[in-house]
Amino acid sequence: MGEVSPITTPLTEVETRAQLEEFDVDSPHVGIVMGSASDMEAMEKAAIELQERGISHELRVMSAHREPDIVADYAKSARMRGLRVIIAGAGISAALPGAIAAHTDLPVIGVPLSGRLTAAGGLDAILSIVQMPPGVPVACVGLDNPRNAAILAAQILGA
Ligand code: RP5
Repeated sequence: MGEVSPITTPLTEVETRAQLEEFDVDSPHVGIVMGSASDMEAMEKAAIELQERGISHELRVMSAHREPDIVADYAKSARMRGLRVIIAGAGISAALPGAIAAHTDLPVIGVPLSGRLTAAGGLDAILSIVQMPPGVPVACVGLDNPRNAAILAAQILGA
């Protein structure tokens, strides 16, 4: 009699995720995103902090209002790409952190940014990030303080 092939049941999404997390790949663990290239000078400070801590990361520019589909795709694929925390910086209405949190269960840390168009010295961005409706949390660090976001990300990672 020939060999009987084992009956395999399909993995659940949770089991698939757990197996993928066991792979020690060089994919970035922290995604640093921002709403505009004009945010880069500030947000690079998060990258510097992560670099000094030896935490792999990537920097991306994507706008919640100009490129909503790109933002959604990024957030939806983040966990499968190996990301574990997302840092999102934005100014003015600062929708980006919340838009990302709407599409992923990864922790999202918002960085409110002041800038040339800000109202009330950055309070617009602070409130936009802090005041997420119940059920879709976004952490919020201080105004123009991406370094704190990186430190918090490191703490979340236990790194
Ligand atoms: C936000 O609007 C960005 O995060 C940036 O802080 C602000 C201004 O953007 P730009 O006009 O410089 O593209 O979406």
